[in-house]
Amino acid sequence: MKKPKTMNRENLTHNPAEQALIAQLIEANQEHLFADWDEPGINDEAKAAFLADLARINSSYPGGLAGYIANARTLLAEAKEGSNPFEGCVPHQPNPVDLTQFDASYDRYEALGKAHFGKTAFVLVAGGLGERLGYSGIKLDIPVEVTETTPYLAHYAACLKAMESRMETPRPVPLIIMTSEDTNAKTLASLEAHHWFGLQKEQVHILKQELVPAIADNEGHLALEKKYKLVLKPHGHGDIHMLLHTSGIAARLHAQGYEHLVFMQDTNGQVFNALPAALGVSVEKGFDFNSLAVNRIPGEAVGGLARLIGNGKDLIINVEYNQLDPLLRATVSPEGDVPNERGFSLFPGNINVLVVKLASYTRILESTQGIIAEFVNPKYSDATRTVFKKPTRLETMMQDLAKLFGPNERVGVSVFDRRWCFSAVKNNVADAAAKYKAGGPPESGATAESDFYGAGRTRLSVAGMTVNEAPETLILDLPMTPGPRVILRPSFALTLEEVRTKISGGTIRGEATLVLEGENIRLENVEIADGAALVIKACAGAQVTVRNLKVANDGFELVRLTEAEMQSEATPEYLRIRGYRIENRGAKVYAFTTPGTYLIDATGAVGAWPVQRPK
Ligand code: UGB
Repeated sequence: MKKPKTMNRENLTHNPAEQALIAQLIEANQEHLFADWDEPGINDEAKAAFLADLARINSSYPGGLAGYIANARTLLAEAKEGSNPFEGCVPHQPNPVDLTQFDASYDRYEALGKAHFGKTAFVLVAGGLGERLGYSGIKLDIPVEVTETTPYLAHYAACLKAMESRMETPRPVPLIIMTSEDTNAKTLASLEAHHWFGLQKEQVHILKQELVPAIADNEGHLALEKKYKLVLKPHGHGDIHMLLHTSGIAARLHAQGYEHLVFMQDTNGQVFNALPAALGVSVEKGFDFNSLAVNRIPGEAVGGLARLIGNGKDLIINVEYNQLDPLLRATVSPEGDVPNERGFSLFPGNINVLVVKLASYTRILESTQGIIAEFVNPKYSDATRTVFKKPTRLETMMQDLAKLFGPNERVGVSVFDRRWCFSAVKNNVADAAAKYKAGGPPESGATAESDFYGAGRTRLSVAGMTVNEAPETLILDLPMTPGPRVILRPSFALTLEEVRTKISGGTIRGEATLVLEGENIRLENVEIADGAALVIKACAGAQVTVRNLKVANDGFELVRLTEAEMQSEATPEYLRIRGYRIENRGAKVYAFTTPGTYLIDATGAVGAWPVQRPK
């Protein structure tokens, strides 16, 4: 880079702290940032904003801007050499705990996890812009389902409230939400507008991640968009660890007796299905770090969890799929990532839901300041790897925390059925359809909703209800199973054992709908016909038994959006990312707003309990 002309430093600012920072940056070879500045009195506002940006980033990054630049130079030098981060390592199967079957061990883990709810806190990383989805709002506001239109954040809050109601001594479950410049204001506005979704304001902690400066070249020069304006980019979800450290929240939770932190992504309606059992696994096996995972087809574009041994290390970490296959070919077998007898890779797919023991986490945060394995991924425009196509930046991923958990810690992997534990909203309709066509998970609004209902059906089946699925159909070239649409609210059931005790017998068919909300509802031999809908909402203290009811009505109908509706601004965006809406044509709704004991009998009439029982 050509040496630029720098102004007399004293002329740049009269603020001593800013002068000190400028001196540090010039020391770090960033003179170009202050070159060709206008005389005092010209563009002063832009200069002040530029210096404020620098100061903010300097204080938010451990080690300051000088540290960031030094880290960038080291990583860029390694990238230029093309060094293989896994050189000397051999991948092994991570010996996962298999929770794909709902057997006695699943029940044991769930019960253990449930008993541990009072010692668990949650971290939601929600700073992502969702560029691939192309949604104008925040992802937490997107409805997980459009039968009743429940936003993801409302669903998560309901899960936390349900956890609280199941504790022997109820206490609020802490929820930490990481936002970013892109999502912070909208997240706060959503919480305010919905009265914190029933949570106490004090139990929710917002941590905003900062953008980091982009880097123009291998020397680590910070990139300028124009004079007085840095190019800023997201640093990745790994920022959460730094923020939990610098805010003191991780240490505080540990001191308050919380034992585990659960990390989760912004859109995954099924995450709480698997959590009780995953928590139970962490407790029983004493795992310091437990990754939730799914069975993965070899080559599938999902990071694989592998045990890597070599270079004096023995780690269970996420290896990106494009690195895993070459690593296997170079070490274990020339065939690379091959399927086992069930067609799955030996390396389960990471879904980025992590259960981490706070005692070990806080110790690791202390020693690392929460800076977790940064990486850089510049795209070069020349063979000598000297010129970048566009400025790059250092990034971190929250799952790379595992790189700091060595043989002294217990690191494990818990594998669940995919639809049971994971389905995210990441892609717009066209991209999702292309991914589906290529054999990968589409991760669209429609497929996430379809999977959400599917997991609900699984709960009914496990409880012994007969479930006849409607045939899968394509909506905008994306697969959707239109029913039965089953929504068992967290207040109704958080564990499989709860579903089993509350539902016995019965049948649900085709495009039927079932919504159950409230802790004390019991269904006995209830039959819901294809297309019909039963909705029961029972307030706290209302005990409702439904016996031998046959539900037949016009229910809810899934209506495809027309081309004109897809294009129209008047159609809510959350529908346009799916391609359909769901309309109530005559669902039977029972709402119990007063505590009491009720029976809905075979005729559908509501009576007070005890009533004449049918012979
Ligand atoms: N996020 C932030 O909070 N801040 C950021 O700067 C960036 C993201 P993406 P990604 O589900 O299959 C992850 O972009 O990173 C939040 C795993 O790394 O949706 O491409 C954001 O709001 C990958 O191993 O996903 O891939 C969202 O909640 C695999 O598990 C979360 O971070 C993959 O997810 C994830 O961000 C997957």
